[in-house]
Amino acid sequence: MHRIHVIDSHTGGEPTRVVIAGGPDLGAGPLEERAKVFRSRFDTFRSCVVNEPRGSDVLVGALLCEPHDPANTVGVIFFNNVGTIGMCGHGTIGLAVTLAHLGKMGVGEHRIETVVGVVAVTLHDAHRVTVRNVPSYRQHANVSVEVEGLGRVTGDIAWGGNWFFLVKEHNEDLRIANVERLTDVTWRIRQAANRAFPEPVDHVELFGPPLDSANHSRNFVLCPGKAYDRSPCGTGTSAKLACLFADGKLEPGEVWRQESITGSVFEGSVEPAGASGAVIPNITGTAYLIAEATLLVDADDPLKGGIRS
Ligand code: PYC
Repeated sequence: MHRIHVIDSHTGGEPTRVVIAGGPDLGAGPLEERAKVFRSRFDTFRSCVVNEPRGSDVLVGALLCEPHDPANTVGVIFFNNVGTIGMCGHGTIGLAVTLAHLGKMGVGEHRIETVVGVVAVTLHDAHRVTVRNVPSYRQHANVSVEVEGLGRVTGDIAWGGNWFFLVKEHNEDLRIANVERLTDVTWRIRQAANRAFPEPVDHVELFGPPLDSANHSRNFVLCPGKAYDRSPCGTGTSAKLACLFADGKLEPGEVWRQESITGSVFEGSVEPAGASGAVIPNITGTAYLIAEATLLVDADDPLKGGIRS
């Protein structure tokens, strides 16, 4: 029987499962190299941890790793129901709260290695965390794609640690009761974007007016494995902030309150990152622990590797 020790949390409704012990040996070296080993040799481990019957499509896994640079607190490889993801904002907030619970992170600033670069986290208290994300930027503004059943859809393509197609103008009502339709619509937009552009867009965001007037905007975010983000999506909010900054609609330091489809909120702001027009986003949110468990993997179980989507 193989045992995997995990701690689960949720950040604005979006769950993160941090693998504390029982993960694969990925060798040493930069995290991108170890992520390649993880993808090529340990995909069954990924599926076992996050897919049914132990998990669900919405769960994001976070494999805790030794940092390559000892100046950093930890390294992390994020993964979901279909593969690895470069960065994960809600997952980084969940990871910080988990490390605080374990006594491995104190209040203050820490650096975390991810597959797409080093991010900084500031742990404010047991729940509240600010992530200083990787440089984020808009790659294409106001580009149109022809979407089956919808016609022409116009949006921006931006990087926030993952690739996003961001749509402001649409006819959708961003309410939780409509997630089936929103999932279908954004999946079709994603397919069209992937046919039209070289960037591997794997997340799609729809924006609309907030339900709570204290916030600036509401979003629906489709994730790579067709699950929707219950939080406002840390990397998605970073991509949004980069677009707002590029449009001159957000000043450095100004706070943007992004509401999710479930009503949870991330606060974001940017610092300019040089002449390229990129920004460094700061994303603040809260996470709560929800489980501490040992996953059991029986060698005789025909579904020991989980049910792959
Ligand atoms: O918060 O960046 C995020 C994220 C990506 C996928 C799910 N959540």
